[in-house]
Amino acid sequence: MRGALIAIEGLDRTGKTTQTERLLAKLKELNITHKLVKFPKRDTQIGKLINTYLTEKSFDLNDQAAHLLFSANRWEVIEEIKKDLQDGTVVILDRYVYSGVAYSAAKGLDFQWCLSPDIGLPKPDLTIFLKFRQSENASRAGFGDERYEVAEFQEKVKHIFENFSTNSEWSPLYVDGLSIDQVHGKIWALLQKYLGGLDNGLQVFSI
Ligand code: 2DT
Repeated sequence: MRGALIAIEGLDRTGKTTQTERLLAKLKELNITHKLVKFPKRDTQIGKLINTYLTEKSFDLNDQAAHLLFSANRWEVIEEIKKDLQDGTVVILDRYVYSGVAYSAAKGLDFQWCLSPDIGLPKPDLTIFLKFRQSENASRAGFGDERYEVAEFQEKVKHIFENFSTNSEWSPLYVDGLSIDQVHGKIWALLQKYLGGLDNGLQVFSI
């Protein structure tokens, strides 16, 4: 049996990181072998460049080059992730290919072009997409200083994310008006059937 690959996706300020942390605490409590990989993974060589790009507006990189860096950042750690899955570890991804495509396509890059460098990467068994029912998303005042934390841009990203909603492993979860505990409860319920291990092979992203 291999471990499940679970992605938590969503717009900024939907509580992704809080929920991921809650999830890890619960997995730990139940002694389920797990690992979290947060993308962009900022502590690798490529990740350090990405961090500079995100935090320093003066770091000028064209959109295509930035996109390829985000994808390369996934490729540079994927063998390790695959090995963990084979060993039976449940791997939780905080953002993954879907964020990669949505954030770049929202800048105007072609959707298929954006997906191309990620073709061949393993597809999550389950992707939980945290989102708001209201288009007036997140308290706008809550946005920070990083490159993409602008309400108008987030709206565009949200529309692109919707393109994935027909994927079979995709599970949207509305967070409006729900407490942290309530959202956690819903995520936990979605995860149940994946925690005992899976015997099917991993699918990969394809055209
Ligand atoms: P965090 O706030 O979650 O650290 O993300 N992004 C992320 C992309 O543009 N492409 C990608 O492939 C990924 C994984 C989303 C930092 C920002 O990076 C964006 C927000």
